[in-house]
Amino acid sequence: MTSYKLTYFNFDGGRGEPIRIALHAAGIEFDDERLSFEQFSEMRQGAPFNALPVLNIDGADVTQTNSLLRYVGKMAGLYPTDDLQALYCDEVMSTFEDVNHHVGRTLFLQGDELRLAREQLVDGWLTTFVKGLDKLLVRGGGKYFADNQLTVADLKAFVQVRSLRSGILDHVPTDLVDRLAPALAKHQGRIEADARVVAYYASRS
Ligand SMILES: N[C@@H](CCC(=O)N[C@@H](CS)C(=O)NCC(=O)O)C(=O)O
Repeated sequence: MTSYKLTYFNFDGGRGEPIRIALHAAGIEFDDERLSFEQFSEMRQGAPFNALPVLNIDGADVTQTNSLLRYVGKMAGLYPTDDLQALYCDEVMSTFEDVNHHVGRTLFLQGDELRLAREQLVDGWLTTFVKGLDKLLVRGGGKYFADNQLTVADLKAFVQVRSLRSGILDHVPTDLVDRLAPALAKHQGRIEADARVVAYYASRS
């Protein structure tokens, strides 16, 4: 039997969380290794590309969130078989990686520097991204981003929109998504209520 170990940070979000949900939805048992930031800094140099998530498959480390999501998504029936729908799914996941990139650049700032950078982000890239993602959702029919059903793009969107609306990011208004991207805000609740997502969180409690 293939062995899987997913290494990521010890919180229910970020790049690792949609992979955990998809692995659970696929019925794949995996070692859910959760590191503190301190533990990560000790092992950082040993991690491929000095970053997480890392999925170890039968002893081999594999990286890159969206590639991992496609791989697990195929096993979970959460990745479109139709090429155009797969393209829609990929487009959304790549767009969220752009969001990660821009937000990531502000993560270690403090005080006024943080406030200024976040305000610029909110008025600039975040506004562009959430409005654009809202349009992609509407293009997909309004309920899901691709394939008229749950895909790994929805899981990634759910985790990231939940974070944007949670207040965890200082100086990012919690109603930003609701104001600029109402379809995207509703989408978060829809995916959160999906039986596969509910089952994953039930398995955690
Ligand atoms: N391109 C990579 C980016 C991975 C990445 O930057 N991960 C962040 C956490 S979400 C990280 O490990 N940062 C630690 C660091 O850069 O030191 C992917 O898609 O997985």
